[in-house]
Amino acid sequence: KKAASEKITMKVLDLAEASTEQIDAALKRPSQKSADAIMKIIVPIIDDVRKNGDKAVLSYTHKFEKATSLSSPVLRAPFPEALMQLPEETIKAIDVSFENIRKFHAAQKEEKPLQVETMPGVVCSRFSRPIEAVGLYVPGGTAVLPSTALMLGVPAMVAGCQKIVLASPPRGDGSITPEIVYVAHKVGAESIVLAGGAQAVAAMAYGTESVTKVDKILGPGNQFVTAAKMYVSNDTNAGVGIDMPAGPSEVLVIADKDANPAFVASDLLSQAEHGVDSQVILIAIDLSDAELAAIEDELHRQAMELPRVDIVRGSIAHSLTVKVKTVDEAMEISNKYAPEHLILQIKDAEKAVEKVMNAGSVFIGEWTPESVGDYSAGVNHSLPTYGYAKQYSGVNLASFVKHITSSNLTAEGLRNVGDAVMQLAKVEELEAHRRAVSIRLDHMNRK
Ligand code: HSO
Ligand code: ZN
Repeated sequence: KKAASEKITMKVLDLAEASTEQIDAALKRPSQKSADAIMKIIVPIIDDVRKNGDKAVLSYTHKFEKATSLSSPVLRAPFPEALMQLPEETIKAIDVSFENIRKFHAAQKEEKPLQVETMPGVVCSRFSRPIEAVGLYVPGGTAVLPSTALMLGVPAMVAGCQKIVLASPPRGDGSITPEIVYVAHKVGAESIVLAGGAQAVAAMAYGTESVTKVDKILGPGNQFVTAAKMYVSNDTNAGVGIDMPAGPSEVLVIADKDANPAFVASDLLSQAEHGVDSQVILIAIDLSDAELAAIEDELHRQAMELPRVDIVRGSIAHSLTVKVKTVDEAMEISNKYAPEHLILQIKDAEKAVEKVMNAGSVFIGEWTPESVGDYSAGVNHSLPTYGYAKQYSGVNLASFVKHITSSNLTAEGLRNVGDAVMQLAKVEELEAHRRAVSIRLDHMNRK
């Protein structure tokens, strides 16, 4: 444990001096608990919930959340007004954020089905339909996260999902955070599952007497929640999909001489306060020692004022500054790291965006702190971490729909494409496939 007086600083590497291996090693994500150890814990819980339903869910909630007074794991809509009593400022903040998130996700709706005539008479289309029932996991833990309820619930509502189920661990007295109830009400959720962890995931994946079975489970969570999501999505008996794997939060800030040291430090800290396993990276472009020291001093000064300074100490301990000379060098490192959040505090930040290849969400210029995206700008904050930004998108409208394709051929279309189909069927020695075409062509020719 670090002494409370010790200066909070990030380790510094210089691209000009360090080897690629050194940089790569320093940029490695903090390692996670072994998957085996986690599976050993969650599989019995999942089995228990699948077999014993509500009774099992409740017993875990009594045990893990200490909410021993709770007698039902589900709260159904309409939610009582009394459970969503909030200060006016909070209601206003949720309403403003809700509206911005709604606008941005509504704009992602496809106006009309995509339609292409690939050959004369051969029309291919693609259209989307909402996923019927979705389960949205809102973590409890060290902070209350109604914003996560917004980020999952609003797109589900915009997509037109018929059943929106929210799950969140209750507080020790068995109650649920009023902010979450208010958001559930606004997005038209049908129920709130008062449970967390693997037991909540299992309840939504298989359904219980009172928990609605869902088709897809989304939302961040700790390693147990993530492992449980992976486990149920691999179980064909559950028939449930999941969003991306979620890990600890991260941010990578690219700053140059133009950047305000206080702004840079505040952005690093706003991610660092999430958890001791959060990782924050600063890429400093062509900064003098004095300029870098200004950021470091700010970081320490601001950190010491934070209520969560102890968490910050933990996350800063495995965070890193890399000194580089150019924007291209900075971008190369960033693209390799594939950060969940990328903040560009550099001259012509907007122009640099075209160089971004891997990132969950980008925050452009000095007036765009990451926290605006966490809460209210309109973009989603449920984003790929742990390098998964290389192949996954964050939660968006498409996360709540399926794309269905259709083909529609005229007789002329079948004449045009028939030979190709028959030949490939022959190659694959699938005679019935070939005949499904030839029987029709013969029919046309006989007329
Ligand atoms: N930055 C987090 C989201 C969040 N921040 C919720 C505050 N509340 C995602 O990495
Ligand atoms: Zn955040």
